[in-house]
Order: sequence, then structure tokens, then C-alpha cells
Amino acid sequence: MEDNEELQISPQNRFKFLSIRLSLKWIASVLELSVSSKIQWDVECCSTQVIDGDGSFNVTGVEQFIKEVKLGECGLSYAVVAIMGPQSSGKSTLLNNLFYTNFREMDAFRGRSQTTKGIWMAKCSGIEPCTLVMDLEGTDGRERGEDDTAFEKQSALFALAVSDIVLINMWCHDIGREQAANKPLLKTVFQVMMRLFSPRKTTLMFVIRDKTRTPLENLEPVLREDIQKIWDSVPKPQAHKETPLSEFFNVEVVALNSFEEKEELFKEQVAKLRQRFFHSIAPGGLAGDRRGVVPASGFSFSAQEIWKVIKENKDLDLPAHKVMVATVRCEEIANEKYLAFIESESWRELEEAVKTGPVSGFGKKLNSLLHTSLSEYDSEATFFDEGVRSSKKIHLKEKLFHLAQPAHQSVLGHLRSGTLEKFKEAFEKALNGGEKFAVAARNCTASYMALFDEGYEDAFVELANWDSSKFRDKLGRDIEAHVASVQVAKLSELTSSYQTKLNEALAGPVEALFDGANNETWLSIRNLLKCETETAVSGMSKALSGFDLDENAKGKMLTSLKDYARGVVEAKAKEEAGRVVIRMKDRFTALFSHDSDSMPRIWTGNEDIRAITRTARTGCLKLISVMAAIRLEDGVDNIEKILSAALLDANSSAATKSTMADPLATSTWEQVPPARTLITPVQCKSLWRQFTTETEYTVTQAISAQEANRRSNNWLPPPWAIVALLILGFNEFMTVLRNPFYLAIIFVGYLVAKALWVQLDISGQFRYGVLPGLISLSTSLIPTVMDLIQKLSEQGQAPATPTNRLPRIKTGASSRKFENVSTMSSNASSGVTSSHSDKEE
Ligand SMILES: Nc1nc2c(ncn2[C@@H]2O[C@H](COP(=O)(O)OP(=O)(O)OP(=O)(O)O)[C@@H](O)[C@H]2O)c(=O)[nH]1
Ligand SMILES: [Mg+2]
Repeated sequence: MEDNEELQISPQNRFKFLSIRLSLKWIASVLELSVSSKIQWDVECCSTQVIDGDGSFNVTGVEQFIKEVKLGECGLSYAVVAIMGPQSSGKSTLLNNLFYTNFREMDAFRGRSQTTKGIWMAKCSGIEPCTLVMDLEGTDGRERGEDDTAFEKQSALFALAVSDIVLINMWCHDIGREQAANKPLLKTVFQVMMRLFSPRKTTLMFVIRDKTRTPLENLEPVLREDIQKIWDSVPKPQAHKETPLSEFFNVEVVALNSFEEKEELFKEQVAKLRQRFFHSIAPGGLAGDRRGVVPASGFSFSAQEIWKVIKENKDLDLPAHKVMVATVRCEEIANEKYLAFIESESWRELEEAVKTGPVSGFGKKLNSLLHTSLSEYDSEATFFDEGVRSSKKIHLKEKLFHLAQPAHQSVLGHLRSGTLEKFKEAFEKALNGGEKFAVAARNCTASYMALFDEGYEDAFVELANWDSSKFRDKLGRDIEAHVASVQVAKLSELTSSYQTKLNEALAGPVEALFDGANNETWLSIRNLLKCETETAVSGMSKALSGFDLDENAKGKMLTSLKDYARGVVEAKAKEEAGRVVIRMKDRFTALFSHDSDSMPRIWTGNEDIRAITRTARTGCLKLISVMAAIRLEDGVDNIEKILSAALLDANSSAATKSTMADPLATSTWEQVPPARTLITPVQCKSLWRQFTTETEYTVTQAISAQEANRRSNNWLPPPWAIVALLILGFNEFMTVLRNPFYLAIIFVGYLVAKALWVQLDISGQFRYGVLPGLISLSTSLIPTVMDLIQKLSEQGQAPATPTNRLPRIKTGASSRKFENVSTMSSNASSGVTSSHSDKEE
């Protein structure tokens, strides 16, 4: 019907009719637009220019577009459709009808001029999966002139590299024509295809516009023949000389009625065609066998890079490009994840918390954060090249681990130091509680290492599996060092306590033993040392059993204690040897000035001072010979013999001495090693000399006292004088005896003389010689005589009692006498004592 009507209309009327129809259509479209304004708005917001007319890539625009259509979340499930064809061939119109996009179409009333410039992109509305459509600038346009081929080729190559389906728009009447407009286009397509190293398989859909009555079944073979011819004529590289067209392209052909003349039919056909774009990437779909798809999140970058390479007129190596896109995108994703990790609240809190102390559940918390970050990376990078993806994941992991490890170490550091402190406390408590050292150390170490292990487990990050054994080792070492230092302190405390005990037990007794030095001194010292050492060693060894010491160390400590005890004795011996002269002098005084009953001696004149001196000196010689050497080992020496021979018997053997060598003219004793020598023979000699010199005065004093005593007791003239006196004075004696007057005078004279004698203590006065006696007498004679006369006169004036007069005088005289004797004895003893104290000073 329609065809018949068209046949009846003349060409002039037909133009008018067409004009009217277009006007009506425009009005209708405006109305339609106003009705479906919401849809239009939606669509508008989702279209953008990818490459402008000058060939610049609109980076920000495309990225914004990708974000708006949420392409990044699509993974591999998206498709890209592009359309190419001659200028003003209704490409934009077709796309808008097919995908409900809003590409600019030519205003039919302005005439056929270029509308679409560069490459535009929009998202198909209502098609699953997400399908992007690219509207390319028409080929063969007069606007670009001669230069157009370059852009034509570039945009064709771009469309082929990026799209899964390429629609090739062509006029129906061009099919089979030698000079058809689409032939150069196809040639271009096939040529640029060769520049893709490993081209993806693209579906080429030839859309025949303004189809005529010739059925598609007849047109399609002709078209395919044309295509094959063009494919054959395109120069190919050696590798693809024999490659069939089907290797690179799936060829589909559809024919549409004219949009302008049979719009209803056109829309019907387009709606039908639209159905073929649903699930186009599913197997059997329009792009079911596509290859090498770039994941959606890398689309923008991939398109940019492809355009860059195309602009630089380089060949496009799609597999390499894919790896490159994967590298860049995976890196971007990894960086995003890394930054997100750093800025995440949970990580910040965790990082802050570990600064102050251990965090419970740290390992699990950090592990979950790391796991989240890595799994997010995985899910976003999942569609990128496997090798690139995993290598970037490793890199991300390393970065995250590097970032998080200090926190982990800080936790372990806190754990280590905290455990060490707790260990110290518990150890000290255990020791104070009386637990044995080794047991306490073992138990505390085991329990606190277990406590650390518990914390270590808690802080263990499964994903990272960091080897943090060094913290455990360090704790072990610290605990060991602490135990060792405490052990050293305790042992030294123990040692010093036993040393103090030994000092107390040895020093005093040894000094006392040296004080009474005799033949048994060193034996007693040895016994004392042995006994005290044994006590100390057994005590110490018992105390040491609580420590974890090996036998060797224990033995060393006990030996050193024994050595110490020995050292105490030796030091004491040295100290005593240093003051041997004082000791000798003391002993000499003690022996010399006291008798065998330890009573102070009174030098009456009967003592054998020489013998006493010799005995005292022998005692002193014993002292020096005991002190001369340390005799802590059993053994005999002849020091005493040598000394006594050389020092005591020196005088008796004076004659032989001059001929024999001096046995003391040496610095070593015969059987005593120098280490045990306290006083060398030479020193003995000089000390002896000093001693004898310093004690000589005591002896002299004793002799003087003895002589004085002797003198005071022996005031009678010698016997011969008495005999001479008796013979010569016989006559005088007889005269006196015969005359009683004389006898009375003599008797009175005797009484006066006796009284003066007693009063003046004549014998006492002359004890120290004649001259001192005379001087002393001369000063006290006159007062005494005066005193005596006064007493006599007093007695003369008093009434005389003849019966008691004489006895009274007698009693006074005898008491005086007694008094005098006791004074003398006390004087004598005080003389010895004073000489003794002089010597002591
Ligand atoms: N004869 C005919 N004309 C059509 C058809 N579809 C659209 N047109 C008209 O062709 C003219 C150009 O339409 P566009 O859709 O702008 O063509 P284009 O190919 O996008 O043009 P450029 O973008 O400039 O290359 C418009 O006036 C449309 O009305 C069709 O099927 N047959
Ligand atoms: Mg257009």
C-alpha cells in the first residue's frame, strides 16, 4: 500500500511532502522530548566526549563519566560498541534509537554537514551488562579535507582496539558499487587491524541503511563478497598472509529501512536489533567470543594509553598493553588500599594504643585489618593479569607489613619488658620467701617465659607470620642475666658473711695465741684454723647447695673461703710480727719483774739477776722464733735453735763467734720458704739488738735496786774494822762499862741517834748513794732535830709516868721500824714497778 502511494507522487510533490513530514516529526519529537524529559536528563548526564576534534583525550571527562556510570565496579562484565561510517549517514540517529542515548544528530533542516566531531561516548540505557557506546566522527567528510585520513585511521584503530562490537554504517545503494563510500573505510579498518599485534576478536556489524526492496538474503552475499575482496586486497604481514577474515572478525549484517521515510518500520527494526545487544558478552551473544578484555576499572587508563600510542603512530601490542594497564591499575589499587589502611580509624587507634603498652588481641586485630585490605585489593584487581596482580599484591603486602611491623614489635617490646619486670618482682618475692635460689630461678623463669609465650601468641599476626623469636631470646637472655647478677650478689653476700664469721673466729684467738707464744702456738693455730675452716666450709657448702652451681665453681668458692681463713691467720701473724719487739719487751718485763707465782719481784739482793734475765730473754727468744715464720703446715724448723745459738749463747761462745760465720747474716731461713717467712734472720738480729738495748735499762735498774738494798741492809763496817775496833778500843769500852754515868750518857745518846735514824729514814736516804743521801739529810736534819726537841720538851713538861715512858718510846720505835720496813719494801717494789712502767713507755 505504502509503496503504491509513493509511486503516485511526483518528485516535486515528494519534496514538499517530505518537508511537511519532517516538520511534523520535529514537532512530535519536541513533544516526545518534553514527555520523556526525565529519561533525557538521565541520558545526558551519562554522555561525554572522549576525544575532541583535535585529537586530544578528555582525561577528566572520561574519568568523571566512568565514575558516574559506575563502570569501575563492573569487572569484566561490560561491553563496548562503536559505530563508524560515512559522515551524515545517520550514525548518531541510529545509536540514539538503538541505545537510548543522546548523541547530537544533524539538524535535518540545516543541510548535511558534520555533526559529530571526534569520538563521543555514552552509556546504553537499560541494557545489561553495562554497555558503553562510542559515536565516531563520520568518515569521508568534507570538513576534514585531505587530512581526514589520518584521523579516520586513528579513530578506526582506537575503535577496533577498545570495542567488542563495531557497527559499520553504510547506504544500501553502496553495496556492490565500485566507488562506494564505505570501501575506503573498510580498507582502513582492515589495514589498521594489522597494526594490532594480537588483535581481539571484534564483531563487525554492517548496518545497511535505507534498505531497498532487494531482500537482505540477496544483499548479504554481495556485501560479504565485497568485504572479502577488500580483505584480500589489504596488504598483510607475512604472518597473516593466509589468515582468514574470520580469525579477526565476526561479520554480521543487518538492514534497516530509512529512518526518514519509514520511521515506524525503522524503529521496529531497531527495537528488534536492540534485543541482540542484551547479554551481548554471554556465550553465543554478539561479542560472546571476544578476547583480552581490559577490566572495567582500567578502561579509562587503557583507552588513554591506546590513544597515546595511536597518536604516536606506533603499533599497538595489546597483550603488552594489557599487562601495562594491569601494572598501572594494580599499582593504583594497591596504593589506594595502602592509603585507606593508613587512614582507617581502627589502624590509627591500634597504632596509638601500642605506644603506651601491650594491646590484648593485637594479633587478631591487625590480622583482620590486613586481611580486609588485601581482600579488597583482590576483589578490585581480580580481573587484571594474574602475574601482575599477584606481584603487586606481594608488594602491597610488603608495604603493609613494613608499616605494621613496628607496632607489632612495639607490642612485643612492651610484653618483653613487662614480663621481665614481673619476673624480677616474683623472683625477689620467692627468694625472700625462703625458696632455694636455683628452684626459685627455675620456677620463675618457666612461668614467666610461659606468660610471655601467651602474650606472644596473642600478638601473633597470622598473615605476616613475622619471626619475632629475637624478643623471646632477648627476654631469655635478660632473665638469665638478672638471675646471674642476683646470684653473684647473693653469693658475694654469703661469702662475705662467712668471711666475717671467720674473721671473728680467727683474728682474736690467733692474737691471743701469739700473745702467749710457746712451742704449741702454731699447733694450736693450726687446730683452730682447721676447726673454724671446717665449720665455715660446711656451712657455706650447705648454703651453696641451694644455688645451681657446678661442682667446679662450688669447689672454687670453698677453696677461696679456705684461702681466706688462711689469709686471716697469715695477716694476723704478719701484724703480730710487725710489733714483735713490743711483745718481746712486754714478755721480758713480765718475766723479769715477776716471780714464778706472777708476784712482783722485790730486789732484795738475793736474786740471781743474770739467771732471771736469761730466763726472760729465753722466753722472748721463744716469742720471736714463733713469730719468725708461718707454720700452717706440719713440719719442723730450726729457727729457735739458730736464734738461741746466735743470740742467747752468743756471749758464752764469744771466742768461737769471731772465727765462725754469723748464722743470722742471711735473709732466709733454712727450711722455710720466703713466702712463709715473717721475720728474716737479719731482721731477727737487729730486732734482738733493739730489744736487748731497750730492756737493758730494766736490768740495770734491777741491779741498782739490788745493790742499794744490799747497801741499806749492810751498814755495819767490815769485820776486820770491827775486830780492830774491839782490840784498839778495848780500854775505852771497859772505861765506859765501868762508869755507869758514861753508860747512861751512851744509852741516852743511843736513844737520840736511834730516834733520828728512824725519823730521818737514814737508810732510805742513802739508798741512792752517799751524795744524794747527804743533801737530803742536810735539808731535813734541822727540822727533825727541832721537832724531836720540841716533842721531848713537851714530854718533859708533862707529869712523868715512870712505868709507861719507856715502853711508849719502844712501841713507837718498833712501829716506826715496821713502818720503815714496809715503806722500804713498797719503795723497792715501786722502784721495780716504776722501772717497769718506764720500760713500757
Ligand atoms: N535517508 C536517511 N536519512 C537519515 C536516516 N537516519 C537519519 N537520517 C538523516 O540523516 C541526517 C544526518 O543524521 P545524523 O544522525 O546526524 O548522521 P551522522 O552520521 O551522525 O552524521 P555525522 O555525525 O555528521 O557524521 C539527519 O538529517 C537525519 O535525519 C536514514 O535512515 N535514512
Ligand atoms: Mg553523528
